[in-house]
Amino acid sequence: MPIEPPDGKEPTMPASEENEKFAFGLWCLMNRGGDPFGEPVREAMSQVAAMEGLARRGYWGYEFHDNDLWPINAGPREIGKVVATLAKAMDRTGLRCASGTTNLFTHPVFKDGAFTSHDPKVRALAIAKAMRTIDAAAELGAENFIFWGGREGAEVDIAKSPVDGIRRYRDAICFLVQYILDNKYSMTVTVEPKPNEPRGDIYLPTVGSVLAFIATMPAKIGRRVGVNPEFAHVKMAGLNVVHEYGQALEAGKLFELHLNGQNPLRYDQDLSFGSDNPKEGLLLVHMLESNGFDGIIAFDAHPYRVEDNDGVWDFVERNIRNYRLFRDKARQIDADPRIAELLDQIGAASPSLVGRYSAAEAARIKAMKFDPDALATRRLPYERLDQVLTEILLGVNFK
Ligand code: GLT
Ligand code: MN
Repeated sequence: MPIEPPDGKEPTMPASEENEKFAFGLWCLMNRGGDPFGEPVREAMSQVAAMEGLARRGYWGYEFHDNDLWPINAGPREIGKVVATLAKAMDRTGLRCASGTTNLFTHPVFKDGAFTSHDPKVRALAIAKAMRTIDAAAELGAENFIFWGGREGAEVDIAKSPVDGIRRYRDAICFLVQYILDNKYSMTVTVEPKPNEPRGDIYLPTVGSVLAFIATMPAKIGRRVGVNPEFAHVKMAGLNVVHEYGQALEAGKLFELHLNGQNPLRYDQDLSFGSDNPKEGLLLVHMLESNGFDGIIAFDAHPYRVEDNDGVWDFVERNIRNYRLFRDKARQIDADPRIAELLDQIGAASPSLVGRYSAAEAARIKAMKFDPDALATRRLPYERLDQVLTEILLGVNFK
């Protein structure tokens, strides 16, 4: 549905659609704006208030950390009580549990890593903590379970070899996936890459690292494991968001994703999705939508520190609005005859001339006659293509 109706009336917001699965981390709304230099600026928001507000604004689901909901030393009874409260709020609001995750980074016990700590007791504690959170997530019907290893890394590489660190990391994930399989839980598992912060360097910094990590797991376990890239983490690594998410999707491993905003060469900003570079956001959404991505689209951002508790809802709304706006623009791009013609001209969808490998096919290709000089003269009007896209994004149409 185009934003500008053909009758020239006021632009309207694109509507929600069936099957869209927008989620928000509860920790994002409960974030009180504290940072390493300043105290919190907002009142605490309860989990249930956060869930109700999300449901009212068209969100499908929420994500949680164990310690957003219960303290680190909570026993099964306390955890059970919280889970029951959440389940009630889910019934009432229709909000679903998109994913759960276990906090293995805040408590000092994890100061030198959790799954990758040198201390076997800390490693065992981390696995026990994760199993308890997995049980709670299963009870809440979570579709996915995230592992973000914020403390799994190093500043001093002589202290711990990455070979040991990554092996321990894999042993832990494999143990926990096996636990999920044994308990017949249906959730998938994703590992979330990040290059640094809070550690000087974090293991598994990029999508490619996580894909390679999964490939070293036994096949039965690896099948359950995917990657959830986060926009800000990709930008912190100075990489291309469309390529990073695209590689995960092409590998069939994009089980869910985290969206937000981030300016490169900055601390981890966790800005709203679409608040930084709209063209990048648009191209990412275009890539996801045109490849049929139908998984969880979770936002993992923080409201600006200057905002009060009302501003948190402006923040919640703008993330979903920006995704829908980009989705709408992506469709305008695909429906635009100028774009279609230019893509045709550059041969974007030309079929391959090379068939499946056989000795005969290899000989046939080798015998083909090529004229590299002539092939090199093909006109590639990328300037015009990019400009048409830019003008669609800006909502103008110069003849
Ligand atoms: C933490 C981090 C996020 C991760 C969360 C999932 S933890 O808030 O900044 O990027 O997605 O564990
Ligand atoms: Mn995240």
